[in-house]
Amino acid sequence: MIDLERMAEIVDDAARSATTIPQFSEERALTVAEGYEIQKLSMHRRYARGDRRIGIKMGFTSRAKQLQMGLDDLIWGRLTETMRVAEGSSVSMAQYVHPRVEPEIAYLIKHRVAGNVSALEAINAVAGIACAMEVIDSRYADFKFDVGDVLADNTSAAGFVIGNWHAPDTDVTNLGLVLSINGRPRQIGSTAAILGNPARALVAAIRMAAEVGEPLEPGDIVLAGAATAAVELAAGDHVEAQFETLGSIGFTIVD
Ligand code: OOG
Ligand code: MG
Repeated sequence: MIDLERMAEIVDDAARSATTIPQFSEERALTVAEGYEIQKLSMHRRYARGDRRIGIKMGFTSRAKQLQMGLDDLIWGRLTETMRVAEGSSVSMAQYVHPRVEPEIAYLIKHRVAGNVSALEAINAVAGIACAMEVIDSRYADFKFDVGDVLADNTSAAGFVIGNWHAPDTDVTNLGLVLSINGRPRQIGSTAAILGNPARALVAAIRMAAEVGEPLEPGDIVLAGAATAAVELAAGDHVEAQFETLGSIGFTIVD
């Protein structure tokens, strides 16, 4: 019998101490349901220490990410208060194992929304839209995992930065973006890479959160998933993402 609570403790300890662990799938592949259950249990360990869920993130919503990681199931994870990185701030490399950054779109939820909604209903439940970056940091050695592993590890969530909120009717279907490190462009793309329209990721987030009895509430944040492949980070890196219409955001990694 596999001990999901014990596995939750293992991923939680790895995230907390910024150390790598072997993939669970090296012994036996987890089912999708087991992966999500371990994620839930591990996040409850964080909440018990005072952290708080403030939204959810979608993963593998772009072809670029699916190709980079070799997985193509739409996945989701939980965002917590301590993952928030203030725009323009510095974060310490010490809290990460092997962080990567990726450009995303963020939605701010205006009122409770759940179930199977249309893109229009989803947008009507939004108070604002912003450019964002996610810092992902798989707890698995070499950043390698199968779908059960990555679900158990809260879909590699480690941090996120959000820009200024824009009106909910801002058209973000096809905005050009550049992700630069130390002034050098490393990824160039468009928000259209996110399922053809980031609103589709929002629709999926609303459905998937409701399915586990955690419907999106006012003030919740939804990250729609990366528009490009993720880029590795190192101490000393200054990261900047520039989005057409939505503006720019940045942060620095220090020792
Ligand atoms: C899994 C998380 C994927 C995205 O935006 O596609 C993700 C990973 O690549 O480690 O956050
Ligand atoms: Mg992401």
